[in-house]
Amino acid sequence: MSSTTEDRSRSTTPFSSPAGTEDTVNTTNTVNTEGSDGIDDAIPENPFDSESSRILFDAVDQLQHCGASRLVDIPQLVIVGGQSTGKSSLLQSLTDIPFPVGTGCCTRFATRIVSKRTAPGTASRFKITIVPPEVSIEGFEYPARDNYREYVQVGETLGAEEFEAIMEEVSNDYMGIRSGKGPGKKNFATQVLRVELSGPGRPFFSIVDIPGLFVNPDTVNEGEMHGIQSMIVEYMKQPENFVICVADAVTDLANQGIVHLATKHVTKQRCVGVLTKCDMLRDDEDASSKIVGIATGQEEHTTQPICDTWFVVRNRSSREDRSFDLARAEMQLFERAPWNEIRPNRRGTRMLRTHLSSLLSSRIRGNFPNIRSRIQHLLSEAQRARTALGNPRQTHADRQGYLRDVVERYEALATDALEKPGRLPEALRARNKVKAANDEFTRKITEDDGREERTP
Ligand SMILES: Nc1nc2c(ncn2[C@@H]2O[C@H](COP(=O)(O)OP(=O)(O)OP(=O)(O)O)[C@@H](O)[C@H]2O)c(=O)[nH]1
Ligand SMILES: [Mg+2]
Repeated sequence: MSSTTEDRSRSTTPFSSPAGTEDTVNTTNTVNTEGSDGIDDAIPENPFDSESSRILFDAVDQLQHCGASRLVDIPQLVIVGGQSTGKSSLLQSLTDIPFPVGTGCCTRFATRIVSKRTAPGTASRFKITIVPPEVSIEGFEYPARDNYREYVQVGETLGAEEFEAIMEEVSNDYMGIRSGKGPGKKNFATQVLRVELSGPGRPFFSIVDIPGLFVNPDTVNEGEMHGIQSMIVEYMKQPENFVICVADAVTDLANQGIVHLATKHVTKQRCVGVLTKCDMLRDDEDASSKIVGIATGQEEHTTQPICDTWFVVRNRSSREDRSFDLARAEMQLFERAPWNEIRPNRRGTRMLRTHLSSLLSSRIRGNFPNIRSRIQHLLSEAQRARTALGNPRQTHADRQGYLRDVVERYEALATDALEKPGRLPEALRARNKVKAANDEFTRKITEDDGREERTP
């Protein structure tokens, strides 16, 4: 997408129009992610506002919860990026969950956040569980462990300290993380931590954060470095996934490996780029202008751009405490030049969240017919397999009766085979089959001999 004069003229009022500046959505709830026509029709702040969207969201969430994502293509938003580019911080900004971030808190397993709105007056709740891996990953050779299925933690509000303690317990006792290099060390896990938040003030939203792309295996085993890359590629490759590619504004994009992976494995239509750490460019005008150029489509970041839609954000840094006012900080940064050259609806976390909600909602809606027919197909296959098992054998007498039937049928066939082979079903007439095979063999051998004799 290229920046237009109109883009620039609108950029003087960042964050000033809460719901009316996002992408065009048509009546079937599809999002115009290009926005290139320069007209941004109003879409609701919460794209899951309609009852039908909420029903679809819940249905998709339940499918994911019961581990159906390996059998059914369920659309989801996935955050990918290089190590320490600010993915978990972004998730924290998007969901208000106090994610442990920064030094020593590198993400060790995929984490899905599911946020749901409940009826007014209901209590806020959280529920944390661990679900089986969603993608098959080469490179990880971890011993199988199953106790993660038992993990469940529920409560009303999820505070930073409590969440940190939960993460510690999950990592050590359920995911089996043993950080370090060498035999017996396990730096990552393939299972997915599921954090469900519900309450009357929560938006409908679901997103997955995965470990960052490593460039240097100094602190982990080399196989694990490849394993992480394979995990990222698997999540990227799934055509129903929408990929949020996070790159930090401080490092040259051409040197960020994630951009090259995205070029190879994600189509532009399935990718949104997010530039974090914009605050760290401070007064470096050249670097800031370069990032603005990328965000407005005027500057080529690679020979093959990974997406047409870029957002600029800033997250809470390690210097700022939990009282940090993100919306205010982003507004102060992005209303200044050169950032104000970027369309207002591409600046800041709040705009990103609205955009992602629209994408998720339209993708779920768009994919639902396929999901339904796939489930119907799987259901009829399962029912066929169940019918083939026969009637339920719940009591000891039922089971004895079943085995007696098997024995009686075998006995009847054995008697026929010995005394009246002509009565056997076609498939069991072994003598006939052997004779037919012998006749065929003789015919072939004789034919081949005749040919050889005729050859001069
Ligand atoms: N100043 C500033 N610091 C940031 C920003 N985003 C993240 N950080 C800091 O960067 C460090 C790494 O952030 P994380 O969110 O843990 O990065 P990550 O990409 O999740 O890291 P891995 O999971 O290890 O790959 C932390 O110290 C954050 O506070 C930002 O926009 N501005
Ligand atoms: Mg992280």
